[in-house]
Amino acid sequence: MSRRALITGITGQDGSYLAELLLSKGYKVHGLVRRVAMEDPGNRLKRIAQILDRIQLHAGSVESFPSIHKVLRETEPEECYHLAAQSFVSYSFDDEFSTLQTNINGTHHVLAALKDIVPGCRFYFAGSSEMFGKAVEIPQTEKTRFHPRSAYGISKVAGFDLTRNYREAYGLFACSGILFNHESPRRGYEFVTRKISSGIARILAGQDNKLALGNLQARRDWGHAAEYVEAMWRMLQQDSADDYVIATGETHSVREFVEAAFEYAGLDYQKYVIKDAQFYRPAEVDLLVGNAAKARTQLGWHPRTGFESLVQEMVESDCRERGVDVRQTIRAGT
Ligand code: GDR
Repeated sequence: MSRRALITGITGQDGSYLAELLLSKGYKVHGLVRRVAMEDPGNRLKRIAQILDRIQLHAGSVESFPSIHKVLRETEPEECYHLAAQSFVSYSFDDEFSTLQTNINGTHHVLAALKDIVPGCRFYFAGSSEMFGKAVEIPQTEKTRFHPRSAYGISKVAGFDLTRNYREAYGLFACSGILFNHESPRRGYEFVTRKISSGIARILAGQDNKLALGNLQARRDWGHAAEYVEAMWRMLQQDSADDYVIATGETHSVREFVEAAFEYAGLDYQKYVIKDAQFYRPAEVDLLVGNAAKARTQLGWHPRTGFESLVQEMVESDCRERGVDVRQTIRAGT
């Protein structure tokens, strides 16, 4: 009989890739989805449109303990991937309260319900490099002390500690992945990489002539989301539960991403990119770069997509969506 997995946040970038991966491995995949999303499939379910006939969606929210309880009773999963969260760091400065409430309670609800209903279910928590924040060492490993710089980062530290404590106190097989930034053509438009790639597509399509950004000095460790979900799955296949850093080990500034993306599209970024104070954060995370040695040796996981390829895939995909053939534009020297 096929194994059963439940994914919270299945409609997001990571959830959609993970659902595809689990289907390819023969899992029965269940997803927890807000009722409003199910009523607006054209917009809210577009990342999983191609697999909708092969997965089972359940209306509910991680903010509601009874709804989690009900879905766990109905599905009795053997693996639970908890990806649902308010995940945009900037927004967490605008509304700290809702970010903390959704992210911390959401994780707590899922863990508490698992313990009651399916204590043998393996649990994955989507931790984040934002937990390192004002990082105290370079590169960051599983042992690096956390110093979060936003309500989002704080909520992820709390989720990480809840996960560890359910492992230690109640014996749950509960793991945290400390994932560094991971991008793809499915990334939300508000995140900087997708904002850049979609901005370039709009410029090439003649629909825009400026791209407003914030801090270009910040440095991130950017990998490909499709590869990062594979690490999540591997964590739950181990003999014992543990926490792992998932990263490429390379760091690039936002400016380098901008330069690489515009250059690939045959454009001079200086003509288009403007700085806009509204995109700066009250407290910035200046430099993140992870050391994924533990994942490499224990999970056999390693990143495959390099920085340039990631940039190019995103620019190409956004251009294609707008009917622009970026390779032709380069040849024509636009
Ligand atoms: P991040 O991703 O905060 O690292 O968190 P994001 O892409 O939003 O920001 C990366 C860096 O770019 C700078 N920046 C801008 N960011 C946005 N969004 N828009 C801009 O216009 C802009 N200009 C400059 C930011 O200041 C920042 O330094 C992501 C999320 O996916 C989290 O959920 C996840 O946990 C971490 O990655 C790992």
